[in-house]
Amino acid sequence: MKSWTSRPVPELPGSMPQLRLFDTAVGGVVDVERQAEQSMYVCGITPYDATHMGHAASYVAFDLLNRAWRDAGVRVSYVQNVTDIDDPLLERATATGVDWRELAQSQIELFHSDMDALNVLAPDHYIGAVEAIPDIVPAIEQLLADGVAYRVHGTDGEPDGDVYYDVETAGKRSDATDAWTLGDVSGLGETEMLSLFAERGGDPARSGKRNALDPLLWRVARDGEPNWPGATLGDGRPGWHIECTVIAQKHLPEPFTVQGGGSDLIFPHHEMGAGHAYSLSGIPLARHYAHAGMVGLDGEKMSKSKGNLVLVSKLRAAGEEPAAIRLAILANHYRADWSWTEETFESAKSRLARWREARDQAPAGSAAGLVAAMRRELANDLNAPGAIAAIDQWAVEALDNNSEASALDSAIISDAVSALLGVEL
Ligand code: 5CA
Ligand code: ZN
Repeated sequence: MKSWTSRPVPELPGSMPQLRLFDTAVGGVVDVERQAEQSMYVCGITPYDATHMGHAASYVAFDLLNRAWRDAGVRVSYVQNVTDIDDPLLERATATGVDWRELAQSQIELFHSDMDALNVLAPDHYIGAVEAIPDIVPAIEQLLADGVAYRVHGTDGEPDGDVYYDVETAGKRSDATDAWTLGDVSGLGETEMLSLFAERGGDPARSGKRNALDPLLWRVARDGEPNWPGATLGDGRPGWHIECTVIAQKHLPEPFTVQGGGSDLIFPHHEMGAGHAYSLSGIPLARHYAHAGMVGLDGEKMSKSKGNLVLVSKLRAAGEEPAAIRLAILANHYRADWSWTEETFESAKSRLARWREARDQAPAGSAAGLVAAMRRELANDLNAPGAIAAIDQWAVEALDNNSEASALDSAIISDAVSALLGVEL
């Protein structure tokens, strides 16, 4: 599927120091090993509604990582999916009387225009679940043949043949130190897993499953639901976690460097994806798992299902500047849970105006120190609020500057704010 187009990233003198990142699976900040090419997979949207501030914040978070790597002189290979077939999409299409394909298409287009406006660098491969089905089917066939997946008999009017992943058998498969067992990514206990599984698209009560936590791999065709050829699986459609696993394995190295998404994807999505990948190839899916915090409105998680949304497209339509939206997001550490408020946005707008004013009064020789400070902060687990504080402090000094402004420093600082934070002054 076509992605959006990245805006150019200015080149800066010097480069980013050693990057450290919080790894969910480790539960702490780790050094990201240097490599000539880094790779990341960031989970994409389920396109049944417009991009809200929570989605935007998760893509801006990983855009910081992308920019940090580029600043370190490293090539980045970036893949993102779009879950263009799943229950919530079909439910919304039915509820609103719109064809599910049209709903998905329109929301994907809107998402791309939001990402472009927010200056998020585009992935190299942007892959839909539907277009990945021909790769997903043989992967599920392999899991069945290897005995880590099984078919369930239909009861209560359900057809026979839905395929599930056997978490227990898969977890016992290998005694290699990098093998996967349930809990490796999330570190959660069974009780927490069970409640999150039910909350986040799982079906713990489905009869015929070996373990309540076994996730769906293939859902055979039902009347009135779209389905695709599944070879020996029968016609149907894929489960959610196998979609991301297969797309990542096809387009990225094994293991790739960072698996990213919002923290609501830690379990079951990234946990199960790590399991699927290990079962398929004997190689871990990713070296590191990184997660962005949840954005709320009025103390509640912003979500399409709750309807408490602040939409990027709505703000843009109201004439708000996307750079100010991006700066409002960046004022919060990517791992923090935070709430969007009118004050957050107002303070981002005045900060942006202040920075622009300061840029035109940049003191001679002030750029190098500021760029170094921004890099130090960003290399330390993408600490954008730290980088912003450094710019704020520089701006105070610039606005106090009575000597002649330096065009060179002004240009370097504009480039640095654009290259590292993605905010165009
Ligand atoms: N298609 C799947 C991933 S494969 C999905 O979760 N789609 S989504 O549209 O629901 O979410 C897209 C991304 O936005 C995910 O990384 C998710 O964790 C993140 N996200 C969703 N809601 C919020 C929120 N309130 N705050 C921060 N991030 C959020
Ligand atoms: Zn995903």
